[in-house]
Amino acid sequence: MPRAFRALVSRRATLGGVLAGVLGSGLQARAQPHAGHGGAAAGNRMVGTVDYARNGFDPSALLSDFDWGRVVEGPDGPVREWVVTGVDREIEIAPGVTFPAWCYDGRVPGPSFRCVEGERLRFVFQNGGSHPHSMHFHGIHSWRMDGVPGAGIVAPGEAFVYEFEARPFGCHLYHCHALPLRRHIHKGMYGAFIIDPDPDRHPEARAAAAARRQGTPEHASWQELVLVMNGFDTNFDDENEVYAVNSIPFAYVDAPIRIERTRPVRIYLVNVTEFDPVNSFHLHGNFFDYYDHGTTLEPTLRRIDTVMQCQGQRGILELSYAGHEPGIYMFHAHQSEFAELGWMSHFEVA
Ligand SMILES: [Cu+2]
Repeated sequence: MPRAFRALVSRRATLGGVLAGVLGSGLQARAQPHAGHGGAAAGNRMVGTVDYARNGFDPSALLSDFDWGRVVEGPDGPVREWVVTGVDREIEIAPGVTFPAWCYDGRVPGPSFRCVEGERLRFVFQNGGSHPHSMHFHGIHSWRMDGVPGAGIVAPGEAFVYEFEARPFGCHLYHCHALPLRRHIHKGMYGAFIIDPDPDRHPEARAAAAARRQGTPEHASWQELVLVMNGFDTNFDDENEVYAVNSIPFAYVDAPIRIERTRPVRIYLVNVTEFDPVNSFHLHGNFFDYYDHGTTLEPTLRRIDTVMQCQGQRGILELSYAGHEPGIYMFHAHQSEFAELGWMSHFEVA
């Protein structure tokens, strides 16, 4: 076990304590422009910075880099296609703390695949990793395309093609379903899978469907964000030492997510947190409408400020800061422990 992991203390310690243990390597505390939740300033925050360039992904860029793949012509008509590679990759998940991840296309979470209801989809998955992996999509498809043992588990060096129709519209996810499942998920093999509704299929709610469909005039004003709630077991004791949205603890405290007050906000929220039965999202100074699984055009919960998700659950949040005073608004897990261990974020409303 690498020395950095051995130095980690129990998850029950405060993050300051954890990082004092992990990072007793002479890193200097830097200025804390935004005090952490509870106002404990440096005691609740990390020192040092994660090298996003070395990781190959930046949490601020992950928020909205939807991957539409490419459309190719097939004998039965157009197919939206992606080529995805499974790889082993060491990523830095907190300053000075590396994690031996297994991931899709070198990032955790994997690409945020996006498509439109009714399209024919094709995912060519090539396994460049050291273990068997798969892509298991949440959605409606044949058992043969399920990415489970006996149907699409891919040995190292081999490939498999998953094909299915994009349905139902909603905010979904994909993850590796090789065994042991728990290990393959917490190692980092997961991502968001978003199916936009096709407005033509929803004449009774056409405006709502068009507002969800990227590329329409009705959609243009929306600010959209993908937030994948996850955690990392850095010392392999089957508990998470750090929590985050999009992998890097406090990433959006260090670089708050800029929100324009004049534009509505839509969040695709996915929970893949391993080891803990639930995770949650809590918004400060505001309320939101929630669409569980994103599979309806009417909210399933209205005017709430906290929502809970079990592992694999996901949903769409819609909110607006119109009329709010500009400034910093927090959002975070309302399990205080998760927030203090990294699942804490800020909107910078302007
Ligand atoms: Cu796997």
